[in-house]
Amino acid sequence: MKLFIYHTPELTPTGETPDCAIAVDVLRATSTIATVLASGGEAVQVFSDLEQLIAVSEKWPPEKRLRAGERGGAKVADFDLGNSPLDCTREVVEGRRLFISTTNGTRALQRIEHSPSVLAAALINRAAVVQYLLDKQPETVWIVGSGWEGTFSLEDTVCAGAIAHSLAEKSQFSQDELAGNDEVISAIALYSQWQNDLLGLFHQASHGKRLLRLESHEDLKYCAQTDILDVLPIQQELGVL
Ligand code: 3SL
Repeated sequence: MKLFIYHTPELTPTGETPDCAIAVDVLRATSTIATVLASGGEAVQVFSDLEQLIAVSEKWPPEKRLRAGERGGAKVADFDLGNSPLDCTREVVEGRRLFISTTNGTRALQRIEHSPSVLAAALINRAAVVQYLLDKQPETVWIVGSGWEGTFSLEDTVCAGAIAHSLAEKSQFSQDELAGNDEVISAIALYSQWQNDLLGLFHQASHGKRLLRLESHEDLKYCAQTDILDVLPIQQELGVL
């Protein structure tokens, strides 16, 4: 198995697809997607465009759908939900399909949607993603951070490092054998340094600071937990996990 980490969707190679591609948006899209599915959501369908989201979800019975939208960290007006995983309780999401559009996370998922196997990972479901890789043994794996509008993000990189670190611990591969690019080694180093204070790292991250300004401290605390949800968000059909 060879693992490649790309810090933003824009940095992924064009004209190539790996055997397995994993989108990461710890703050907060992939944390929200994992939470919805763990709380009994029927599925999550992702969109980059809000108007398209409204048009597609319109065909769904109102009691079976939820519209979630985030722009600049804030909830889109007239949508049911923003992008806080803490709003996705069983009472709210069970049996319903979440139609979601966020600034960066849904873009990362769309960038990799044509790979044979597409996953959404966050720290909260890291173990389930690692177990999938151990079971399936794909030859090439991309982990794609969502970043923020085309730039690097600490929280996605540390999550990519957490996945790589655990994979190296649990598989027959050393870190060196797993690493397809230098980003893997540096992400593991970041995770090794911060694994006992992930919330502290989020407080230093630019998007963490942005969310703190929006009073989302509880979201940061929730998303900084590791391996709390045994759920594997995996693409079932184009754009639907
Ligand atoms: O950019 C995204 O996709 C979002 O996850 C950003 S936010 O955490 O909802 O502000």
